Amino acid sequence: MKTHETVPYSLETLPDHESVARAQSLRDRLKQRRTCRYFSDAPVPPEVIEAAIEAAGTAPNGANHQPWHFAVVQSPEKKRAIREAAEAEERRFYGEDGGDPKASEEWLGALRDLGTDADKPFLETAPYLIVVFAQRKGGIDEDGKTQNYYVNESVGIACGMLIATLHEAGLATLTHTPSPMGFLREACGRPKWEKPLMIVVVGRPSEDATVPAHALKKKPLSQISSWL
Ligand code: IYR
Repeated sequence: MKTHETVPYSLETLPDHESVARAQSLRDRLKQRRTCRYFSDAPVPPEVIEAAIEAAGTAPNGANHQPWHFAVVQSPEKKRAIREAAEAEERRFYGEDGGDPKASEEWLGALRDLGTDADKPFLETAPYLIVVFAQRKGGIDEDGKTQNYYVNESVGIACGMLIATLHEAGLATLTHTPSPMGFLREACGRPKWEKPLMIVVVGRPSEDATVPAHALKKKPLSQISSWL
């Protein structure tokens, strides 16, 4: 192996029963997470958002370039502008603009059980929108010169850790992906080598929040794993 600087690494050794109990307990808490589309405007401490982003920033990633940026949008004007631009795209997607839908019949069929449409009031109601950017370049410099690696994988894992931390803090989240979403780069003042990946909407569920029954159907372990 090439010489490189190292530091010691160790983890607390847990007895097996404790290991199993911790994994099952976190699984049970994560099982309570739902994608929420009905948010209240109740405020959320910014420290929760900061901690969740710090947690996301520890995600495994290509060459430790940490190719992500999290733009936290809280201003009502910015949220409204993002809602308006996102809804304009969504109206084209669903064909609610009077034209043919951009989405295929099959895609619209797949969404029927979720009950989604072009209306996205949560983009204004929720206290925070975290717009996640994937840095195709410039993970270690700020001028977009350095090549990054495994960008989508890295940022996808970071988003999972972000969402898990927010859930653990008792907050509801929604991953929203208007398509196309290039407008988010300008709305958040980000450079051209960054690609918006998703909006993570964060807040508390409204009192009358519901989730689609379809969302509760999870594939069992036997279907999602094979042991070789
Ligand atoms: N972006 C649209 C459509 C949409 C697509 C998928 I795949 C979903 O799981 C949910 C929605 C919207 O937000 O309505």
